[in-house]
Amino acid sequence: MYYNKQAETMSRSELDALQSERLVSLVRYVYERVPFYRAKMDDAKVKPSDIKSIRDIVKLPFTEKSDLRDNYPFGLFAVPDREVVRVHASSGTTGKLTVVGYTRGDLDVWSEVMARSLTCAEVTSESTVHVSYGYGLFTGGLGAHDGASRIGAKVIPASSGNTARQLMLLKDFKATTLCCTPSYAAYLGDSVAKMGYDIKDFSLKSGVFGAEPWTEEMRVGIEKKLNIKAFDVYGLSEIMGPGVSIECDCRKGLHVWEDHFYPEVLGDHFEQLPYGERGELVFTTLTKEALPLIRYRTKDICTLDNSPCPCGRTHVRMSKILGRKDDMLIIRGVNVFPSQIETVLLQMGNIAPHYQLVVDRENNTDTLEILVELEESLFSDEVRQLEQVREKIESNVHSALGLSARVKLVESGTIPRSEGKAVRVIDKRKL
Ligand code: DLL
Repeated sequence: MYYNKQAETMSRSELDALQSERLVSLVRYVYERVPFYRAKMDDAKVKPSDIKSIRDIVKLPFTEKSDLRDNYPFGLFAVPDREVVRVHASSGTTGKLTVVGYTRGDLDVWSEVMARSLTCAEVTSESTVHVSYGYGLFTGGLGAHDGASRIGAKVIPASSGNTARQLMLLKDFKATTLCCTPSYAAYLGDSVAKMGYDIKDFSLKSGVFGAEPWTEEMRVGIEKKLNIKAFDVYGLSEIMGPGVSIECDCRKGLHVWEDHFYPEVLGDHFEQLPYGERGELVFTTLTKEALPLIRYRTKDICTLDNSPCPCGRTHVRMSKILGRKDDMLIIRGVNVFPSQIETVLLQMGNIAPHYQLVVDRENNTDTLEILVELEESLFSDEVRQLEQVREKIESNVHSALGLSARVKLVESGTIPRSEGKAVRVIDKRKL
């Protein structure tokens, strides 16, 4: 099922022509309206007339999060204030927020791409969509809400917080789709039995989870505990919010809605990498009015795949996010992505998806301690058995990462739960 069959299944040559036409107007638009881009293009000695097709995108300069911060709050907006009808924000690298704005037209595109996304995750006008992403400056809540409304589903705007109430609403209002972060979905899954419910009494069929990295192993756990099919949804405030890309039923990568967001994956020297190679994901917004961004560096690492998808959608697929250029930890010279450790932990099968990495420095040497929650059943086992589990994790982490780490087993429920994005890493070295 498609939300917009014509857009989602157009041929590569049609997409190419549309992207080219849209890039040409975008470049003219920002050159005329945004002093920042005019100056950047002048510096790079590129004129709007040099951009004739989507392939000329390589001539254009990049945009970074710091550019939004330097023009805080509205300095990069391309429309007069009165045309901005919504503002959202995400955390910045310093104390200032990264602020983004939308015109009516932008909100219309956002709800369209989110409607396409939710349709991939089996939402129809008959569905009840329970949104536990936070409502507010974070784009998750309102983004999912507007997409579900656009389809004509019944929306439960639960927002985040109060797990007991979330479970009560999920069950009593017969939600068919749950939207929240994957770590919160895992927590809800754990809480079902603890709070005296049986998942068989719920009506859930699918889940739309994103806003933070998660692994296949975590998906398996969430699907089992909530008795649903789980879909990975990706997005970022700067480009739109949730709904930049999503998995279809085949779940072999996330279709990027390329008629609106043009993706590139770049190597260490900012060269465009071929499909399949891992690098930094960069987006150009092809239709945004309030805050159009050219070659925005997401710092997210992934690969792109343009092989045909059995679902019939022609839009290129990105892999799950494999890490971030800037959350990569370097521990004793070894590059470590938290998701790698998560994979090791969850592959063990008896470990809850709640863990925390504590990085520190002792005697000028980096240390990594992994706090790991065990499933309740295991924690009551003999000390000798627990010690074996601990050693096994240390040795698995060592063989996967080539890095020795101290593992500390903690009781179920000890690691602080987050209703939004989980805090996976505590890097004491920076303090
Ligand atoms: O997290 C938008 C969103 C809301 C996406 C709800 C999906 C669902 P920001 O707060 O601006 O926006 O954070 C964007 O979060 O650059 C990624 O590093 C990370 N991220 C978002 N979705 C995923 C995902 C929202 N599915 C940043 N997998 C991005 C991994 C994700 N990382």
